[in-house]
Amino acid sequence: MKSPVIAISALLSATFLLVGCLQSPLLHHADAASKARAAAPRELSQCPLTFSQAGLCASLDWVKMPAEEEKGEFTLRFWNQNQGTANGPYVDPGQTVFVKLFMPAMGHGSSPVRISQVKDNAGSSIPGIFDVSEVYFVMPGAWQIIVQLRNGQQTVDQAILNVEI
Ligand SMILES: [Cu+2]
Repeated sequence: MKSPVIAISALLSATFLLVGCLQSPLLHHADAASKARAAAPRELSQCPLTFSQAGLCASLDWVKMPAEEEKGEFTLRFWNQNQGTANGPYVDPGQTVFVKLFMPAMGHGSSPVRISQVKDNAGSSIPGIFDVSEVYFVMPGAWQIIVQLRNGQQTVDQAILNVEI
């Protein structure tokens, strides 16, 4: 027979973990956003996000930092590692672009983002430039923005940007 004490203790620690995650004393999103802004200066690297399998680089520029109750938005631009620069020419990555927000220390993600290819004034898609909106981090701390190139369900390549929220 199972000891009820063990069962209760397991339940208590599970509850404790949940509360610990939800009620972080650091959970002030306005503050988090200003910290993130300070921690994420313009990336000067030649290849801020490196997709080694695909031979691509990408840059990530915030359009709007996420703040309390306000979702953020950023722009992804892809170029050929050997032929382009951060200023272009931008190229279609040739796979489906997928973005995942992940908090590695706690092993959880956040709500899904929305990704759309940026269009010109005539309504045609501009190759290699994507708008990523509805970017929301459920709590402050160390997060990863994981940019994946997918072929169906399969992740062909990925690059990770660490952000402190
Ligand atoms: Cu967490």
